[in-house]
Amino acid sequence: MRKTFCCLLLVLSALTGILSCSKDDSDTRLSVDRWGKTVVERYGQLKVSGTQLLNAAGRPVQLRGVSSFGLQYEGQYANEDVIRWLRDDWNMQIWRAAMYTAEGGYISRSAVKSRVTDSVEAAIKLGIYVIIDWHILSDGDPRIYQKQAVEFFSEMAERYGQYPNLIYEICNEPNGRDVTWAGSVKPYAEAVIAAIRARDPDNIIIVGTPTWSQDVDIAAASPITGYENIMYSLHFYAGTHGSALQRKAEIALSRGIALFVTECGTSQATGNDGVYEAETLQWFSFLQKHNISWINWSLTNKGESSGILAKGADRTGKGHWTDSELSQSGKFIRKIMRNETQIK
Ligand code: IDC
Repeated sequence: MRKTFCCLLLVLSALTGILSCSKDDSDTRLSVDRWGKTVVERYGQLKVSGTQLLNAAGRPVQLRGVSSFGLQYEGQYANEDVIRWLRDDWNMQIWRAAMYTAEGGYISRSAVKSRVTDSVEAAIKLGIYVIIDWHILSDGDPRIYQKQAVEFFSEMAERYGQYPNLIYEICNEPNGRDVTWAGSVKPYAEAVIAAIRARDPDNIIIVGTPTWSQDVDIAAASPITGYENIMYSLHFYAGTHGSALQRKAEIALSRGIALFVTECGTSQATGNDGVYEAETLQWFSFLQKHNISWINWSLTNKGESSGILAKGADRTGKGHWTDSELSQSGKFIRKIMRNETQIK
C-alpha cells in the first residue's frame, strides 16, 4: 500500500514538473515558442506599470534583441531574411532600426527612412517587436532637429501605430554640456510624444536621457507626466560603465520610472576593445534582476569588437551567417540569447 502511495506521489510530482516546464517555455525568452507562437502573439500589446514592462496579460516581461548598425552605413541588413534569421537562429525578440539623423543619416539623406519601414514591415510579418530609433549622436541636442522628428514620428505613428509590434525611441543619446534634461530633452520629448499620442494611443515610447542616455536618475527626478507607457533609456558599454551607472539606474527605479536598455555593448564606449565578457554577464544579471529589457549594439561586419559579425562576413544582406562569420562578441551574445548561457 505504502509502495503504491509512493509511486503515485512520484508520478504526480513528475506531472507537475512537466506542466510547470511547459508553462515556463510558453512565455519566456523565446522569439517563437514550441507551438509556433511568436513573441508578439503571446505578449500582445505591451504596457508600462511603475518600473515594469508588462505584456497584455499584465505579467512582467523582459525582451532581448539586436540593434542594426547605422542604417546609412549598413542598411542592407534591414530586411526580412536577416531579421528572420536573427529571430530563428538567435532567438531575437526585438530588432532596433538605428536611423542616424546626422553623420550622413536622415537629415541629409531622407531615403534611409525606407530601411526603417522595411524593418517595421518585416517585424510585423515575423511577429517580433521593433524599435524605431531616432539616432541622434554628434547632434547632441535633440531640439536641433525637433521639427523633423515631429514630422517623422507623426508619419510612423500614422502608418504603423495600430500594430502592437511598434516601439518608438525618440532620441538615442542626448549629449553635450548644455544639453540638460529640463532645458532640452524633456521639452523635446513632450513635443514628440504629443505628436505620437495624437495618432497612436498606446505603444511604448522610450525617451533618451542626458550624457549619452546615462542620466536616468535626473530624468526620474522630474519625469514626463500626462502620458501612459513612457520608458527611459539607459545605455552601457561593459568595458567603460560599471557599478556607478548601475547605481544611477537603481536611483531611477527607486523614483519609480521604467528603464529600457535600448543599446549596450560588450566593448568600451568607442565600440572597440574587449570583449568584456565577465562585465557584460554581470550587467545582464543586474538587468535580469530588475527585469529590464536589453538590445545589443550591433549588426555590423566593420570589424569593431562590439559588432556581432567578423570582418570578413558576408555583406550581401542575405543573413544566415555561419559560426565562423560571427565575431567573438557575436558568438557570446548569441549563446545568451539562445539561453545556452544562463544568466544568474
Ligand atoms: C558607433 C559605431 C562606430 C561609428 C560611430 C559614429 O560603433 O563604428 O564610427 O558610432 O557613427 C553609442 C552610439 C552608437 C555608437 C556606439 C559605439 O549610440 O552610435 O556607434 N556608442 O561608439 N553610444 C555609446 C557607444
